[in-house]
Amino acid sequence: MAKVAVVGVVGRTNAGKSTLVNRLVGEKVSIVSPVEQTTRNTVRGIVADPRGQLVLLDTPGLHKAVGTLGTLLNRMARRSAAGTDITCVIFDASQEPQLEDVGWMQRVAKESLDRVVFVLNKADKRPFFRSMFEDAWKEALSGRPEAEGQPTPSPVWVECSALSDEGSKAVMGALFAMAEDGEPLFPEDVVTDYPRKLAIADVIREKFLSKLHQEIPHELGVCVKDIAESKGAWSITADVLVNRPSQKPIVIGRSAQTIKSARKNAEKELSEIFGVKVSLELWVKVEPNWMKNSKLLSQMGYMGDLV
Ligand SMILES: Nc1nc2c(ncn2[C@@H]2O[C@H](COP(=O)(O)OP(=O)(O)OP(=O)(O)O)[C@@H](O)[C@H]2O)c(=O)[nH]1
Ligand SMILES: [Mg+2]
Repeated sequence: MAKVAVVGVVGRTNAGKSTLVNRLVGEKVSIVSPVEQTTRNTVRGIVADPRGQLVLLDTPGLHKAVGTLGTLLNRMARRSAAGTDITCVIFDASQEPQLEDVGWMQRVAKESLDRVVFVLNKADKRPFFRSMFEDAWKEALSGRPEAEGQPTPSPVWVECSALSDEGSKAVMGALFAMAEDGEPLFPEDVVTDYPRKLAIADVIREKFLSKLHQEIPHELGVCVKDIAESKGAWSITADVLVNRPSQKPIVIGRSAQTIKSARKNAEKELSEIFGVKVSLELWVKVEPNWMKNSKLLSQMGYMGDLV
C-alpha cells in the first residue's frame, strides 16, 4: 500500500511556503511574490510520487492582522493547520526568528503536535540563522505547560532552498517518512483542486504585484466575474479592485502600460496553465474598504469552506 498524508504548510508571510509547494508539486499551483500576504486562500497542491501521495495545504502566512482581510487570513492559516496529518512549518532562516516564527514554535510545543517538520528555508542565502532557530525552539519548549505523561514534541529539522530541487527532495523525504499507509485521496493526474475562478484571480493579481512592487501592496484585489468558453478559447472578465481613487492611475500606469503588461502576462500564463487561448478583460474599480466588505470578500472566495 502507498503512503498518504495531508500536510499543513504553515509559517509566517514571505517564508517561501508557496515556492516550496510549487516545487514539490512540480507545477505552479500557488502564486509567489516578494510582497507579504501573497497567498490569500488555502491552496491544495497534490504531489504524486512512487512512494504515494501528499496533499499539501498552502496557507496564508501568519502576520499581525490589520482589518477584516488580515483577520480572515490569520484565521484561515490557523484553521488549516488543524486537522492535518503532518504540520510543516516553514521558516525564513536567512533572517533572525521573528515574532510569528516563535508563535508557531510555541504552538507546536504547547499542543504537542507529534508529526512536525521544521523547514529552515532560504539555505542558499547568507547569513543563515540555524542556531538561533534552535535556541528559539528550546525556549518555546521551556515555556511549555507541564503535562503528565505527554511526550515532548520533537520536530524533524530540514534545511532547504525551495528554489532548488535538492533542498525540496529532503523535505519530501521527511514528509514521506512520517506519512502512513493509505489509499490516495485524489486521482493521480490531479495537481490541485483549487477552484478555477480563484486560481485565475491569483494569476492576475501576481502579474500586478510584480509590476507594482510595494506601491499598493495589500490594497489590490481581483474578482473574476465571468469565464465565457467557446471552441478552445476563454474570454475572462475580471474586476481589479483598489481602495482609493488615487490608486487607480497607478494600477493603470502611464499610457495604460501597467495594466496592459499585466493583462498580457496573465493571458500568456493562463493559456499555458489551462491549454486554451485566453483573452482577458480587466476593469479597474475603486471600491473603498473592499477589504472590509464581507459580501465582496465572500464573492472573491475568502469566506468559504476552507479545508
Ligand atoms: N533566496 C531564496 N528565496 C526564496 C526561497 N524560497 C522563497 N523565496 C522567495 O521568497 C519570496 C516569498 O516567497 P513565497 O513563496 O511567496 O512566500 P509565502 O511564504 O508563500 O508568502 P505568503 O503567501 O505571503 O504567506 C519570493 O520572492 C520567493 O522567490 C529560497 O529558498 N531562497
Ligand atoms: Mg504564499
